[in-house]
Amino acid sequence: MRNPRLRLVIASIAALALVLSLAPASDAQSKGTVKIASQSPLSGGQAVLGEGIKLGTQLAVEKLKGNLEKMGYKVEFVPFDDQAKPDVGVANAKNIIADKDIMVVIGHLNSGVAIPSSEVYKETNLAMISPANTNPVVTDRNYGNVSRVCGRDDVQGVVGAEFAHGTLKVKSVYIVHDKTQYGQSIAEFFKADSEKKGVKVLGFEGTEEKSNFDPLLTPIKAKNPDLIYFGGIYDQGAPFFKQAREKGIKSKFMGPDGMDSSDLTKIAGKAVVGMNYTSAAGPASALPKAKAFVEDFKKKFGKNPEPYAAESYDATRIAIMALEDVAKSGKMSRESVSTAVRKVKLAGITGDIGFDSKGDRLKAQYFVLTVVSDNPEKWGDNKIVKQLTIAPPAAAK
Ligand code: ABU
Repeated sequence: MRNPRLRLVIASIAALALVLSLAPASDAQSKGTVKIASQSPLSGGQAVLGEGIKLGTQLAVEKLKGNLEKMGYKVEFVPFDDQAKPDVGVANAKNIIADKDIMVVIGHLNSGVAIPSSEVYKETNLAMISPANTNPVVTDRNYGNVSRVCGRDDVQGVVGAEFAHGTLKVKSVYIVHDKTQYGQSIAEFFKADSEKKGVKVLGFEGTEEKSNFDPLLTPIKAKNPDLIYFGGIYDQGAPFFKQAREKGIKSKFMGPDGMDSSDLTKIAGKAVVGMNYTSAAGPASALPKAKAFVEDFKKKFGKNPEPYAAESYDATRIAIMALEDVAKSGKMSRESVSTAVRKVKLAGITGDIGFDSKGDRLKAQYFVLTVVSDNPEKWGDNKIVKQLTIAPPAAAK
């Protein structure tokens, strides 16, 4: 070809054709963005556990999003801070359902936040998979979009009472709770089963006090119970137990999974060494299948996974498996993701997970542990004194 201008035009057309032949291919494969949200307290006194939920979710998204990306989806993780407050959780939930790309929520820490927030998720059938909410109401409402990978307080309360009566051999207990949907309810389950077993309940009291427990502790000291049980979360339980010891109270201490945080010893120190607590989260370091998770978590975030971080990882794996199923079979929608979640069977790092018709884990893990050290770094070394795998109560099905 002699005409250089013509040659240039032809070369330009060829280059453009090459670009176009590549560009439409990637555009054609792009199926849009899928977002996985988390909601948990990232600020305030319960942020240590809430951060663990966020990071467990983040780790799973980063490690496991590959298949969805190959299918043409951009996958994003969007964490929300519910501040452990129901009104904040609900306000976030409204923003979450307004973002059409959010296809699943991993959350919350607090049942009292999860319950009203999931009323909002339900409006658009948005799947919520809870790693940590143990109050029975979470699944007893029979919402098709709400599932959980942890156990229930109507079981956890009984596990605690059995341990207090059968192993600790206590004859009397004073029960304090935080007046929340979680704390009061677990305290009631513990109380009912303790009474059934003949343990004398010397007091049952709710308090929202966070710092000065002296007025509450004075009558408790006078009654000298064998055991004091605190139904609530560590940010309130830790100063309560610390002040009880400082006041010279000799009773044994016990609480539910709300005590299961390294911040319990960070705040209460030696006062809580030797105390027992029940948990629906195993210490990740003691779970045989969670070894790699613990190593990856430490490497990436430079700290130990808190309780419920491993459960968040498993909850997110379930979310991603459900998203992959929906992506394979057709149109991505919130309703189809919620339905797919219920069908997932996962050999998880926290054990085998499948769901019953209400969204409860078919068999959940329950632990009784003893605090072994006042060093928060050693929270994962707390001694497991009992480990049980229990199905949801028959009456609850
Ligand atoms: N179960 C852990 C934290 C408390 C709650 O469920 O509200």
